[in-house]
Amino acid sequence: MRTASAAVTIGADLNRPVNVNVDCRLVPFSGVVFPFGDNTCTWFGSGIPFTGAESGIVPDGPGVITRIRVKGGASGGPMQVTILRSIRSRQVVGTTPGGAGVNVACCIWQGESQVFAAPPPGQIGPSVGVRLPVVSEYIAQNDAYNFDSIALSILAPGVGVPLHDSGDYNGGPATGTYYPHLSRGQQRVDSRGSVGYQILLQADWEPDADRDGFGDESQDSCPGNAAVQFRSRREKAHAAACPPPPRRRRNRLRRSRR
Ligand SMILES: [Ca+2]
Repeated sequence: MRTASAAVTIGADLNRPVNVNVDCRLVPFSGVVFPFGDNTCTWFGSGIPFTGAESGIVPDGPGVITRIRVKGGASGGPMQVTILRSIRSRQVVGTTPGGAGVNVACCIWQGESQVFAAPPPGQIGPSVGVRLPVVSEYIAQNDAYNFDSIALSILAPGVGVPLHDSGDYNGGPATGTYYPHLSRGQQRVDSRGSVGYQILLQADWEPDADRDGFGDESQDSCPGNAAVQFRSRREKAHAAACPPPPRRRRNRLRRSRR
């Protein structure tokens, strides 16, 4: 969903109901629930959920996830958003690169939000402010694309997974799940796949043209200069303008000292 700005909302339509009652210890598959999970878990979307409109894959280019929202599952508890890094070959090209599921390797832990409490059952929670740098771009030296996606980690047993069962276990949305959750620094290929389910997680993405890890529209006080962030509006008001990137001058100084 594009707005007048370059910001984009990705992920699920949170108006979909939570209509399957599982925590991380229970594994839903084709409408049946199995007790093969773990105390924690990480859920992400794969494939092309609802014709791609509810994909959790970030837009092309460097960006930042600035806000996240979830729906409340059957019972509350701690959760956080995890950023997953995937790699794909050039044979899958487009704005939904993971869609075809061909030549895609997933997942590397790439970042995580602060821990927050799940909203009340069935309610759409408030936006949680985060600052999670992401990319979707071609890496020439690997002749491959790196692309990131959002996932929801549920951090305790008994916490309801905000999951929608579409009832379509052949052509519906697809998910992957790590049991236990994907934790800091991990690279794993042991996710369980399931068709028909959608994790009810949504995020706001902004471009980050200067790659400083601050979203250029709502977080970056100096979007043209990766080296400068004003600490307050007052400080910014007193500055004439964002100074130009200082790289060239600094390099000259460094050279002169040698
Ligand atoms: Ca920026």
